[in-house]
Amino acid sequence: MKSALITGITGQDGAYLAKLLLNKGYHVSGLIARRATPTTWRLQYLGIANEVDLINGDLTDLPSIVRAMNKAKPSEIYNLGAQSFVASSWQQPVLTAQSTGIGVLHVLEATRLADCAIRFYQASSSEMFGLVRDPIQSEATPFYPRSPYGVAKLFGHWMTVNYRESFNMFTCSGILFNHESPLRGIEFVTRKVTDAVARIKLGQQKDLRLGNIDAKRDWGYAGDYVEAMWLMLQQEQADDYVVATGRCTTVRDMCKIAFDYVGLNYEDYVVIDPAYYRPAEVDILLGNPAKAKKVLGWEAKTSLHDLIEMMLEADLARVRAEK
Ligand code: NDP
Ligand code: GDR
Repeated sequence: MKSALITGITGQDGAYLAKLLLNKGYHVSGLIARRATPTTWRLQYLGIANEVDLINGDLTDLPSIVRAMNKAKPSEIYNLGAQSFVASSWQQPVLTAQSTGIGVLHVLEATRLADCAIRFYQASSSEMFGLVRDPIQSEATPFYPRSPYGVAKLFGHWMTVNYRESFNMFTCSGILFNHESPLRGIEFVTRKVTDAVARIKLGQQKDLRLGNIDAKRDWGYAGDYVEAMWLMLQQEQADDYVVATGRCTTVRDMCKIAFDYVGLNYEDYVVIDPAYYRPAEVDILLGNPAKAKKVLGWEAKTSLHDLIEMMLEADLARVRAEK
């Protein structure tokens, strides 16, 4: 039986990936950081909380990762754990560097010490393109990160490449563009919008305060994207791949889609609040997923409209259940 260890299993992607691997017959372990309040709600939402082995540990604590590795004995490791909210990375740059950057090195080093044959996936990010050098970003586009988060991800990305080149390890980096779902954290803009639209529609909220609504993102569905992660580790050769839809939309148009769905006009509710502006913004991200399509046979299946509808239906149901 194949066995996988997922860091960040309590996050959006960790939960969907765990479900995918369980469906494929893997034994799934996950690194879980100690928190004062429970963090397993996503695993519960997907009905898999009792099907995964949760091992205590923290990405900033190398010994705990070594112990988790010894316990899980994985054939594949997916490093998805990170301080992943870009806006917070200016408020907590050192913590972000330690978990999102050095944390990658800890997992790589623990993998090398355990068994160089373990296949390793790193959750790299389109945020590494930042102030974009090409209008459509591919694996060949130079990086220019614009936040402490992006800088930390770039460190993890190059470490992943370096371990492949130095130790001939099977390490892959997926440069994923934004991907969302009903399990997205509430602070990210898509979920902030769908949660607010549900609350406004059901009379529980009056307006929606946003920052730069002219920013453009290439949004896909997380359920599609975890398949690309798994495919990368099934290839003959380790490599890096851009994973994206190849379409981009402004935050403004994404709001319009969400408000339209419940029969409301976004202009009546959206209030621009400079508190949500970022010290340095990434204005546009648009990925070219041609290599992932050619080599992995992977393609995004879910349109932005379908994604927003899925998220809105989930948020409408949640808000109704709160009443
Ligand atoms: P989430 O923020 O939903 O999940 C992050 C996970 O990391 C959580 O399980 C969190 O645990 C865990 N974590 C945070 N800090 C630590 C730590 N110090 N030690 C151990 N675990 C820790 O992120 P996503 O699922 O959306 O993203 C997964 C990965 O992919 C992240 O690395 C992210 O940066 C990257 N990425 C995401 C994209 C996206 O659009 N979603 C796009 C490109 C890259 P807890 O629940 O306890 O906080
Ligand atoms: P991002 O996602 O920073 O791209 O990182 P987020 O949804 O936070 O922001 C997207 C864009 O929307 C603009 N925006 C707002 N964002 C938030 N969160 N809240 C607001 O009120 C708001 N108003 C406008 C932002 O300025 C930005 O331009 C996500 C994360 O998942 C990262 O971990 C991942 O690496 C990248 O996607 C790819």
